[in-house]
Amino acid sequence: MQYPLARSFFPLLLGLFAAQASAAPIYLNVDNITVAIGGNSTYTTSRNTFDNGQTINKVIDAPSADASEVHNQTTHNWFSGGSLELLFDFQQQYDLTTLHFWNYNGEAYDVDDIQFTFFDGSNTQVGSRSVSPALGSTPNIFAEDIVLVAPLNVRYVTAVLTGSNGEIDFQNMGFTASLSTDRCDINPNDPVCNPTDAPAPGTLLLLITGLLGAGLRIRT
Ligand SMILES: [Ca+2]
Ligand SMILES: [Ca+2]
Ligand SMILES: [Ca+2]
Repeated sequence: MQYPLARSFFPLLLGLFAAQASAAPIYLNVDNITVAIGGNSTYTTSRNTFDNGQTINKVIDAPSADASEVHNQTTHNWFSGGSLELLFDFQQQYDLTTLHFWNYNGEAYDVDDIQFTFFDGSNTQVGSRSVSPALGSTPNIFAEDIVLVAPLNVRYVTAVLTGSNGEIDFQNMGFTASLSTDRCDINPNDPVCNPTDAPAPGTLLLLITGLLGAGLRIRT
């Protein structure tokens, strides 16, 4: 009887250790999130469709937060005459730590303001943030890294981009985040994890004993 129990219990332990090992910052881009243009956009001209079908995915195609792009008609995102609303779907809930923004390098066309609103998986607003990004570098445009103060459990993000003279031009936007489910693996002392409310070792032992007992009953 003990052998089948061990066989069922050890994979559970191994799974817990694997979850601990995989808790790490993740770069969110076209590989794991989606972006679309929102209906509240007010721009009058989209210049984003050069080269037969270059799409809004150009916003999230940077392979890493450290990557650079040279500004040209196939790499940039250019909208004129009003605001651009971007709707991000992260597919699952993340705790955001850093925004990465690759702005255009000239004041006449760069993005001057971004209004972010953050929502959790049930579309409940969990935060908002206004960002005034710096001018990009040239000729290789690298990301400006902007620390985001702990919007937790974020799945959906609305970003409204504006330029002071009606022009919006930038290369990429990306986020560094960790899965919300990994929060307490990364930082067990985070108050969100309520360490003072954690079950005492004795309680844990009782819980495990109870689980083992349930397993015994199922198998007999
Ligand atoms: Ca791009
Ligand atoms: Ca400007
Ligand atoms: Ca500016």
